[in-house]
Amino acid sequence: MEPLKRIAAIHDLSGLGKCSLTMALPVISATGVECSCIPTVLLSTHTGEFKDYTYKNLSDEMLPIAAHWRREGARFDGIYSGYLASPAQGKLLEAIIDLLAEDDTMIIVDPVMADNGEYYSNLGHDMCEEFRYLCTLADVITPNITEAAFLAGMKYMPPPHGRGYVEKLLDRLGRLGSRRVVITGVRPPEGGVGNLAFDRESGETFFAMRPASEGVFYGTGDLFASALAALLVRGAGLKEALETANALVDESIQRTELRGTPRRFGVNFEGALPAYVRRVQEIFGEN
Ligand code: PXL
Repeated sequence: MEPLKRIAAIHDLSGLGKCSLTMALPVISATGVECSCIPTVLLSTHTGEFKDYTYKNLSDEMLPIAAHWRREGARFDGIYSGYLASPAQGKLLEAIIDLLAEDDTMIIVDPVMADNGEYYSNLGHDMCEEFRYLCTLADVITPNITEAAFLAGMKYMPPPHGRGYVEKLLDRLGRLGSRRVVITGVRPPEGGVGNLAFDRESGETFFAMRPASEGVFYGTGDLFASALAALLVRGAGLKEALETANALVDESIQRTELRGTPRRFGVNFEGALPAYVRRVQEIFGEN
């Protein structure tokens, strides 16, 4: 049997609210990929719709963790980053990539910083500048449409997102350097919401759509990017990874709506995992 693939996941740990590491760990594991964690910040909850959350910056731990892994001879097939506290943590991520990435390590950067046309609390334009640089190191980037606009230096447009606007975003983001650009939360005029992937090498573009629901679902960007990152690292093609990750998000949202879970507590991805694992098994075979 071939060795298990391994991803270093570099995100915050928000204890309640199901996003970032609490999403990356179960989803990457369910994809059959080992997930090693470097927490960037420890919070009691994510920063959306919760007040007075606790917040402990873990910058001092990040490089020592990676350096220890390096001394232990651990190999990484993927490095997948998400929420970072500050541009300074972006610099630490650069150093971690330097330390841990080998020629065949896939670098996936999710430039988590904004949604619905606005930066998350504590983050601003300097974070965007740092993410622009991190995109030059990445093989795959997974911004949502707001982050895509900010990174591209274009105005954020509320939905519907016309074809011309989206194509311009893809083109500008491609120029930042990553081979694959995936934009989430695109709402075309025909209706629905979905994700769009562009492979700069082959020139192919793929869409995966689902019915649109009103409002914000916290953590769905992390859910999608975690599944996509693990599927790609395991060797799935871009199209099947996109569709499989999109189906996981779709089913998780449907379950959240059926249950009436308050939005800030995150989506019910737990019940969607069995069907997801079955799809993963269809792609790669059992094991
Ligand atoms: O899901 C993105 C995310 C990650 N981490 C933290 C957040 C958010 C979005 O609000 O607050 C801490």
